[in-house]
Amino acid sequence: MKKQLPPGQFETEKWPILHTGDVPEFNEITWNFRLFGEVKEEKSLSHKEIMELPKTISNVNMHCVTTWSKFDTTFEGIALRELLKFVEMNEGVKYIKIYGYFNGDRFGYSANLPLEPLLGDDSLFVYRWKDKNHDWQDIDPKHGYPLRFIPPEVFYLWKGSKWVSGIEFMKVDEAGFWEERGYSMTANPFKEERYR
Ligand SMILES: Nc1nc2c(c(=O)[nH]1)N[C@H]1C(S)=C(S)[C@@H](COP(=O)(O)O)O[C@H]1N2
Ligand SMILES: [Mo]
Repeated sequence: MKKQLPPGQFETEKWPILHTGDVPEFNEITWNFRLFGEVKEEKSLSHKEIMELPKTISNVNMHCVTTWSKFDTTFEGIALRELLKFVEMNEGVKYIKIYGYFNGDRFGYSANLPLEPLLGDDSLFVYRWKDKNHDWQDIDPKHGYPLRFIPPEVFYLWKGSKWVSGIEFMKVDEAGFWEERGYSMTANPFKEERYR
């Protein structure tokens, strides 16, 4: 995969851990993934249902707004487009918000994204990874186990919600957790869109 360092970034071989709040404990019984918002009918998927979906393996570069970039991590996960098959979106849906856990609230973290650039193999809800220094292994709880989103590299990594809980479908772009706190709505590392 192409290796281009966005402006103001440096390369790291380690995978740093960055989030606010505590790390939730995974409970397979209560865990679910909700598809809601501008859809004809909401849908909720169990962990088992998610894990039975077709899997995609992709190499993705990660760019964190705190200036580290990690190239060429191989992820195994469920492509976002697989999840779209479970809902009929209302006309005019152009944005989504991907929710995750924050301090006891399953929907306390979120990040907004345009839907159109997320239909490829590099928009994954991941549970396993490897790289040149690490063999295949589960995503660590600190990185978002049992399921976390990894966005395409044209978005800073804060758009990659950990401990995901669902997707909200939207006609209008709405700010998520960091976007409400002054970070960019569009967040393209190659255009250095850090703040707004
Ligand atoms: N639920 C949740 N997801 C989150 C965050 C968070 O605080 N809570 N932090 C984000 C930020 S700011 C970054 S840079 C990445 C870091 O992912 P990593 O710790 O796996 O490197 O997770 C993102 N996903
Ligand atoms: Mo971040």
